[in-house]
Amino acid sequence: MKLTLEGISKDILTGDRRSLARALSVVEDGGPAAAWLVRKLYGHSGTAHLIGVTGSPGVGKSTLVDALIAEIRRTGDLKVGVLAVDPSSPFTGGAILGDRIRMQTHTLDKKVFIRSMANRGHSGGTALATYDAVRMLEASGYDIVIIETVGVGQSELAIAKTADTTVLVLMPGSGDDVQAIKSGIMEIGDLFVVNKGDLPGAQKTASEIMQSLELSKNESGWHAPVDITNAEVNEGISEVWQHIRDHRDYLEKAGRLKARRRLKMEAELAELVADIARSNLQSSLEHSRQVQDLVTKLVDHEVDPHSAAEAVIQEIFSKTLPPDLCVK
Ligand SMILES: Nc1nc2c(ncn2[C@@H]2O[C@H](COP(=O)(O)OP(=O)(O)OP(=O)(O)O)[C@@H](O)[C@H]2O)c(=O)[nH]1
Ligand SMILES: [Mg+2]
Repeated sequence: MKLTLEGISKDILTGDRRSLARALSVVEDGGPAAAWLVRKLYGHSGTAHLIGVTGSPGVGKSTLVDALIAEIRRTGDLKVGVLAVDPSSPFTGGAILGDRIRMQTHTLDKKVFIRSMANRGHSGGTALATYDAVRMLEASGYDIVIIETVGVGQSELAIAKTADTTVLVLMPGSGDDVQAIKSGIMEIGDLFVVNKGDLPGAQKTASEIMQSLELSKNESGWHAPVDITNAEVNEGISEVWQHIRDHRDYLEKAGRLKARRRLKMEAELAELVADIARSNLQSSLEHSRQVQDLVTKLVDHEVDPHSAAEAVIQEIFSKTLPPDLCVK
C-alpha cells in the first residue's frame, strides 16, 4: 500500500516505523511536501533531549553511540533515535556502511531507530533537513535523539551546535586535542570524551583538555566533564550517560534549555529564510520578466545595482509570505 502524506502524518504519531521512515525521506528531499509535513507535525515536536556527538573521522563516534544506545536502553524505558549525518569528505566515505553494520545490534529493538542522513537535494543542505528529521522522530515519540556528525565542515558544526547537549569525541595521540583547542571547537563541547582509552596517552590527552577548559572557564556554572572511554568494550559509557543527564538537568534549571533553544530557532529561521530567498532569487533570475527588465536596465546604466537589488528583494519576499503570515 502506498503511503500518502496525510496517512504518514497520522500514523507517525502512533510510532509506526514505516511512516517514520517515509517521513524522514520526505524531509530529506525538502520542498513543499517536507514543509507540509513539518507544518502538520510541528506541534508534536520539541520534546526530545537532543544529543550531538561530533569529532574527527575515525575517533569512534559510531562505536560510542552504539554503546550509549545500549546503556540508555538498559537503564530506562526511553525510545532512542539516531541520525548519522553522512560525512561528506571523501576520506570518510567508507563510514556509511560501517555505521550501518555497527549499529545493527539494535535492529531488533523496536524502541531504537537509526537512520543515515544524506544530502538528497534539499536545497538548504543537510543541516536544515536534519532539524526537520529530528522533528519527525519527536512526533513518533522518541525521547532521546542522537545526531552523529563529523566535526569538520561549517554545516556539521551547525548541526552539532543545534543539540541541547554536545559531546565532543577525541582520541589519544592524534594531536586532535591540540587542534581542537586551537580551532576554538572546544567551545561547542558540553562534554568531552577521550575514546580509545586503551591506547597510550589517553590520560595525557584528557589532562590537556581539562587544562584548556580551566583557562577558558566561563560564567555559566557548568563545568564540562572529561570522560575516558573504551567504547569497543563499553568501558566508561555509564559515566558518559550520567554526565549527559546531568547536563540536561543543569539546562532545565533556571530556564537555560529554553534560552538555548531560542538561540537555535533564531539561527534556523535565518538559515531557512536565506535558503528560500536563494531559491526564489534563482527562479526570479530565470523566469521573471521584471527581473530580466531590470538586468537590461543595469546593462544600459539606467538603474544602479544597489537600487536594482532592493527591487529584487521586494519581488523575492513578496512571493514567499502567504497572506495569513504577512506582518501588517
Ligand atoms: N582501540 C580502540 N578502537 C576503537 C574504540 N572505539 C572505536 N574503535 C575503532 O575505531 C574505528 C573507527 O570507529 P567508528 O566508530 O567507526 O568511528 P567514527 O568516529 O564513527 O568514524 P567516522 O564516522 O568515519 O567519522 C573502528 O575500527 C573501531 O573499531 C576504542 O575504544 N578503542
Ligand atoms: Mg561514524
